[in-house]
Amino acid sequence: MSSCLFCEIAAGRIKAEIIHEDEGCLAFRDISPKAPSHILVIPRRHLDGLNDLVGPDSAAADGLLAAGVMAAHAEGLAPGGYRFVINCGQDGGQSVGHLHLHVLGGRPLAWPPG
Ligand code: DGP
Repeated sequence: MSSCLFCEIAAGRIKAEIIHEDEGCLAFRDISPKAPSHILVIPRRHLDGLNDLVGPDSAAADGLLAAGVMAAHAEGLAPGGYRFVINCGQDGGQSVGHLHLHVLGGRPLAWPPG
């Protein structure tokens, strides 16, 4: 899947500011931040998106959430709070076809989202 942007970041061929990494996931700063802290968490192994989290691949969700929490701690967001977002498909606003969790924080976040 060499044409996938986030696979390229996971492989280190495209640079990103890494916040946290573990065996299964990588967390790095979003290139176009929507909040003072905006981190993306990806599974190293390619999955297109939320719709792939079925059957044996559903286990990837655990690692993704855990890595997101670790990234939030590393960023100092835990005391004030933060938000996880996963956009799915065209209507969900997904623009990169590799599963990713947004970790947003550093200011009060409005609800509902647009
Ligand atoms: P989404 O719209 O949910 O698919 O989010 C994709 C995010 O990816 C978006 O917030 C911008 C970010 N992004 C796109 N290209 C790059 C890149 O080359 N590097 C980094 N760090 N983030 C990127």
